[in-house]
Amino acid sequence: MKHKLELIYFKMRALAEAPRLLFHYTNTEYDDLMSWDYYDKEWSEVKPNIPFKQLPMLVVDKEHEICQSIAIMTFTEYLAGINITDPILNAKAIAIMQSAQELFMPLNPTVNFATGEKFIKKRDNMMPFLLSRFEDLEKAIKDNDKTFFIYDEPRACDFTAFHHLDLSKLLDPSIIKKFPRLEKFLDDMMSIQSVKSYLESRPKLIDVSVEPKLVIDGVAHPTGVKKT
Ligand SMILES: N[C@@H](CCC(=O)N[C@@H](CS)C(=O)NCC(=O)O)C(=O)O
Repeated sequence: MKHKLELIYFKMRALAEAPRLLFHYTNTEYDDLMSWDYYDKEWSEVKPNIPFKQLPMLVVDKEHEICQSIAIMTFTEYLAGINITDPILNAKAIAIMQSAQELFMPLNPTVNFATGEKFIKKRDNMMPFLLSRFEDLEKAIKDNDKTFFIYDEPRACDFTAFHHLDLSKLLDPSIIKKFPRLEKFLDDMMSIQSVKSYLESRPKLIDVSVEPKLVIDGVAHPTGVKKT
């Protein structure tokens, strides 16, 4: 059964990226909408009525509101028929997805919003955590002996890991270079045609650490939850 899917988010390169990548990879049709375009209201007015008061949210068939990016990822994987049926492998995939997702804070807000001295301080403070978590992820993929974290084809956990590892390059491009197996993982993901074409066409995130902006349809917009 085909569902109508509407992904609601803001102007940021953060938690909607993995769902978008997975939609493209699985050739799943969806509408990508900013919160203000979907609701025609300011986020502050909308927020109290959202199931977990945050976005992204996937609206299915104009009826079901699915919040939490991990839930959106596993739902999409299931919908596309690429869910992992082996219970052990599935548990391992969830562990990868959660461990990658924990990189969200403070990596994503720092890259999308922090500027000047604050950016430098946040970057330096999070470095031990990033290095430790990248080390864990590198060990997990090496131990597995497959192209991606679970199989030789990517699953939801790979797209979540991809997003956060890829975003780290905008925080400090030297971090990922310390982890050659993770760099190869990023290259392998980027060599998938559907992933490559999404990455080439998505809004560019520019002026990180100075005055971050997303370039949408050729216009640079400040990152954030407000319509510009
Ligand atoms: N655990 C949630 C976190 C969602 C989240 O932090 N969303 C942020 C944007 S990335 C948000 O809605 N910020 C606006 C607000 O909290 O009012 C998920 O994985 O989806």
